[in-house]
Amino acid sequence: MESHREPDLREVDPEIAALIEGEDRRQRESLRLIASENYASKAVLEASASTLTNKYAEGYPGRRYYEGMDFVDPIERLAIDRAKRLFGAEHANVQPYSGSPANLAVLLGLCAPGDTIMGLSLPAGGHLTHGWKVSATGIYYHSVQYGVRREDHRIDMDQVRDLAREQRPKLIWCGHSAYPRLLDFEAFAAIAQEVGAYLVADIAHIAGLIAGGVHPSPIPHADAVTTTTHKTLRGPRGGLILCKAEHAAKIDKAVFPGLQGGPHNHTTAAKAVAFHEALQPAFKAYAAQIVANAKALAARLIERGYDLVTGGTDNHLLLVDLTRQGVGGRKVARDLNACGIELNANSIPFDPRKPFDPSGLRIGLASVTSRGLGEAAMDGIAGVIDAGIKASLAGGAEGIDPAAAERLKGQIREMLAPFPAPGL
Ligand code: DSN
Repeated sequence: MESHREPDLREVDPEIAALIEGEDRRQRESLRLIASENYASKAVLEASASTLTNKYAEGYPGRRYYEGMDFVDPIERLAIDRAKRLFGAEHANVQPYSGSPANLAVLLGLCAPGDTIMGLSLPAGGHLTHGWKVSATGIYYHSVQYGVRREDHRIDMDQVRDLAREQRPKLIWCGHSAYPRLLDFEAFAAIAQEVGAYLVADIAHIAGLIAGGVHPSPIPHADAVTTTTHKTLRGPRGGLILCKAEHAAKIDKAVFPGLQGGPHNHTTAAKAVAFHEALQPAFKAYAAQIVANAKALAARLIERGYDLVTGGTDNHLLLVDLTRQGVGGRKVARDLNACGIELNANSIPFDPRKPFDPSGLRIGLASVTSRGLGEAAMDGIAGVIDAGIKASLAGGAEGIDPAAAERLKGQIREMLAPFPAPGL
C-alpha cells in the first residue's frame, strides 16, 4: 500500500513559500536596525510553529473551558513561572496577543472608561497605546500627555509631577518606543503615590535590557508592567503582563474574558522558550553588548557629523536628527532600505516636519547584537549608514543611484557573512 505523504508548503503554496524564502534571504543579508525587531532563535521559531496552534484553551491553567489540556496547562504554567523568575514579579499573565492588547487589558483591569490617564506623548517618543488621541486608549479614557524638555529632550519629571498634581490621573504610564535614555521608575512611582495613581511601566523596548540587568527594573516600583516579547527580549511576537499580587485577579479577568478569547498556545510555548533563554548567563552578556554597541555606534555617527537626540544613548536605540543634513527621514529611510540598511523614519521631539515624513531616523542595535557583532563592527556600520545617507542626498528627488545602492548592499553582505543570523 502506498504510504501517505503530506505535501509541504512549497508544494501546496509555492507562491507563499517563495515569498517566505525571500524574507529569510532579506533578513540574512540586510543590516537590520529597526529598534523593535530582532532575530528569534531556532528553538523559539520551532515552538511557535508547533501543533499547539491547533488547540483552544480559554481560561487559565487548571480552570479551562475546553478539554485536552494535558500539555497546554503545563506549558502555560512553565511560561508563567519563568516570566516571574526572569523579572522577579509576583504575578504574570502570558496570554496577551501583543503589547497593545496587554496595555488595553491593564486599562480595562485598573481603570473605568473616562478615567484620566497620563502617558508620554507619541511625538516625544511615547507609544500610541499610552493615550494618544487616535488610539482606543485616547478615545475611551481622558488622556493627558507629558513630554520631554525642549533644551535636552529628556523626560521632564517636574512636568510629570505638575501635570499629575493638576490632573489627578487614575493611572500613569511610563515607557516609550523612541526614547534613548534610562527611565527613572522610582521617581515615577513617587509621583504616582503622591497623587494616588497606579503606575504602569511599558517596557516593550527595554525588556531584554531589564532581564539582562543593564537597565533598572520597574518591578519594585510599578503596579503593573507590560511588554512585548519580541523586541530586545528576543522571543516570539506576543505580549506579557507582570503585576503585584494584589492586582492579579483584575488583570487576569481583563485579559480573559475581558479582552481576548483563547490564548495562542504556540506563542505561549515560544514565550516560555524565550524566557528560558533569557534566564541563561549568556543573555546578560547579550544585553550588555546591545548597550555597548549602541553607545559605540552613537559615538561613530557623531564623529561623522550627525546630531543625535539627547546627544547619545543609554539603551538599545539612537535617534538621528537629520535637520543638519537638510533632508527628511522618510526619503533617507527608503533609500537606505535600497542599500540593504533597514531602519525607520521617526519623529524627533518638537519635530517641525509631519509624522509621515519626520526629521529623524530610529536605529536599534538588538538584531545585529544577536548576530554577534560587537563594538569593533560599529565603525563599519556607521560608515555604511553615512555612505547611504550621502548617496541618498546625492540622488535627490530622483532617488538613490541604483549602482551606489548595489555597491553598499554587497559591502553589507560581506560585513554580515561571518555573523550567522539566529533562526535562519
Ligand atoms: N511598533 C513598535 C515600534 O516599532 O516601536 C511599537 O509598538
